[in-house]
Amino acid sequence: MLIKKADKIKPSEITSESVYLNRRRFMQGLAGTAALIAAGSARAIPEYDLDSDLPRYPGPDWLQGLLRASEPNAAFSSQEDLAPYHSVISHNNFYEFGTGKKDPAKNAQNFNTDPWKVEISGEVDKPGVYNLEDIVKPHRLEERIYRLRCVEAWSMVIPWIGLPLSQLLKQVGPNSKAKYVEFTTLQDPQRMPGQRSLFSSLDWPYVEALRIDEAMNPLTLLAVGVYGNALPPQNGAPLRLVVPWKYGFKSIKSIVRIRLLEEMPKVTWNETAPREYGFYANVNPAVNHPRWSQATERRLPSSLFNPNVIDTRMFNGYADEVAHLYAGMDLKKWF
Ligand SMILES: Nc1nc2c(c(=O)[nH]1)N[C@H]1C(S)=C(S)[C@@H](COP(=O)(O)O)O[C@H]1N2
Ligand SMILES: [Mo]
Repeated sequence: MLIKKADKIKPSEITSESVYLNRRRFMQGLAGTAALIAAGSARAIPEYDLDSDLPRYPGPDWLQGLLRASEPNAAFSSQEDLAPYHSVISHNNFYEFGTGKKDPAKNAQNFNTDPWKVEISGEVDKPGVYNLEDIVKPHRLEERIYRLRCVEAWSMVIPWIGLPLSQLLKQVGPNSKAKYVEFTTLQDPQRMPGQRSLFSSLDWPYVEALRIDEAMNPLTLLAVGVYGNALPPQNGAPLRLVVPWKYGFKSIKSIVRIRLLEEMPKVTWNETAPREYGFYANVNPAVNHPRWSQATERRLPSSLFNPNVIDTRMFNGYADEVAHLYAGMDLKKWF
């Protein structure tokens, strides 16, 4: 269990300096929160020591103040070593910008995501086409450090900034028929070269979905930032989902539509290869991918000489928070 209060960290876990630094960062974060209340304004999230030669992504003006006012949510954060900033922004899966890990960082740099609109429709009281700022501004942003486990058996620990999806859903009011939440990525071949590729294996636009109780779970995050700044385009700017107990492909990027539905929708990877990628896609070391084991993962940074292979945990280590959602389900069948 790595979601825990700072005072529950076992001394044996406080070994490396970065763990210590992370912990101290939380303490500073808490002090910052107090100062914020006292002074009325302060940066609660300390600046990260980002590799100085790499680009930052400040985001649009309206977002910058919200990012600065965001606060670390220690109770929902892992204490593990963070993936280096360069890994987070240069090792990506975003097939709209190419299938190579380095393609999105190269091909998405001129992807303009401001202004941005999100259509919210279906079984909902307040449907509409919203300006991104109108759905983000009413909420307090939080920083949460989550493990991201890709189905390809690598993982990273990433400090996201965002709002719980449940808060946005409450704002628009799902009705009693809403059983699923579907998310759609932008489709714009002019701006997304991967959608122009003749060899592309996916049907566009990229679609993902959650059951409504999964969407309402407090862990489910809509991210607008990472590492203290706005989301880089390669990480799914300006709005992406983060579902930390599921394989990374559920964490859909650059969302333009959210639909509340009565029936389970078709989703991209499941439609593409139903034997390999289930609708649920819960991280599960006991259910292998047909072509490889899911029992272990390469935790980035990883190299030939230091592969850093660790055991994969049920629900990516979030079982206490989410196992109840699947009580009575055969997870070998509903993979
Ligand atoms: N629209 C879209 N969303 C996507 C993907 C994609 O190709 N297109 N790749 C997914 C996969 S497989 C993973 S592992 C994560 C990677 O997120 P990151 O690049 O921010 O680490 O994004 C997910 N979201
Ligand atoms: Mo992935």
